[in-house]
Amino acid sequence: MRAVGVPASDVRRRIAEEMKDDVSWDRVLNSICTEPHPLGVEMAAAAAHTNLGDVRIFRGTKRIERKVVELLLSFLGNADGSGNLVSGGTEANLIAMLVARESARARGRLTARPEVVVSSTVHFSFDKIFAVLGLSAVVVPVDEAMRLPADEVARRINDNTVAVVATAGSSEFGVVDPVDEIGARIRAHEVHLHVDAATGGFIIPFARDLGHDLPQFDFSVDGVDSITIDPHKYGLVNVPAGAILFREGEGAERFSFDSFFIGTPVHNTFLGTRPGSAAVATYAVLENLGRSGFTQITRANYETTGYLTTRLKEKGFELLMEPQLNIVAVKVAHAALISQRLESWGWIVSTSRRFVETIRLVVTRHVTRDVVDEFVPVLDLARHE
Ligand code: 0PR
Repeated sequence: MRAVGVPASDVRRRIAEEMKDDVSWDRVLNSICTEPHPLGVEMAAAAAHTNLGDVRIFRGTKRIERKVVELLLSFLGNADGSGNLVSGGTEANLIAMLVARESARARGRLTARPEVVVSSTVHFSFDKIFAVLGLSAVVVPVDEAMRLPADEVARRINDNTVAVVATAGSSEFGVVDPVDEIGARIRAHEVHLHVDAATGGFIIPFARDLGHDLPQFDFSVDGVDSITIDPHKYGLVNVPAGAILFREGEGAERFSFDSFFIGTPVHNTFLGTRPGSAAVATYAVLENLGRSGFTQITRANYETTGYLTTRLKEKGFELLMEPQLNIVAVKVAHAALISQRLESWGWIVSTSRRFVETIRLVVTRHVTRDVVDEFVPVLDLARHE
């Protein structure tokens, strides 16, 4: 640390200088997060001093967190449930898996080798979580449409199974698992069904309203016990804003830890000190946009996705599949090399080598028709270089 500090203007200048190197949104096609809604950013700054780890001080901020949880629960068809705001999809999934394990224990069903049935495309956050919680993954290969097949899930359930994870919007392909079929097939078993809707939670309900044929994934599906949904992805809220929600009113309390201070409320999240700014920003954005605002944004995202796929096909590109959500997987030979080339030209995309080599393009608020018009010829050039 410096012996003597430097003036604020100097600090500001040097931070701005470094951040100039961050890629501007109109060159970003790999990110499920987007340029955050300005009202969220404004309100987060106003709440920068708040800490939901101490709700005796930040009572009003805590009330806002509760309002957001209630809002999300009723959005997902379960006003009587429970939940908490967390730092993102990874923490939400972690809490869900711990609750699933503890529910099995409470029912006297926890064996020495607890297992969780997941798809081969489940998000990699589960690798971390299983390592931390001592759970074993039972991996079910996805079907030809990249979905988790319900029959196969049912076949893998045994006495060790504590949970099944379905994904409502896989981050690689934007595919929605048939949560309704999975719920129906496993209902007879006492296993926790968790839906990871980190990516699709703020797309699917609006897309369904717009007439897109997508499976239902929320608490209206029988058997769904918990849902991860991330305001900081398609919810347009600034990072870090995630949420874990439970069907049961007491679900969130199964992840419950005392602090060592008398009279302090228990913690139901993994983080202790945690930003009230996330709750405030989420509240601001959800209230300001409402269902109509999100539906309009979703419509625009689908229009741009359609425009992108048309432009790609015109140039002779082949898609891995027709996109269900706003994630486009383009089959390209030497995808990793092309991605590197694009990066050296200023464009950021993701690549996957899972089935065939693909370049993943994420359409979200900052990806406009103009961005598509600029990008497609560049991608075409990159593969012919
Ligand atoms: N579950 C799903 C389905 C996800 O898509 C993600 C993140 C997570 C869980 C984990 O969430 P957190 O990262 O909030 O803990 N999916 C994105 C991905 O892996 C994350 C991301 C976002 C990556 C922005 C890059 C980026 O610029 O693609």
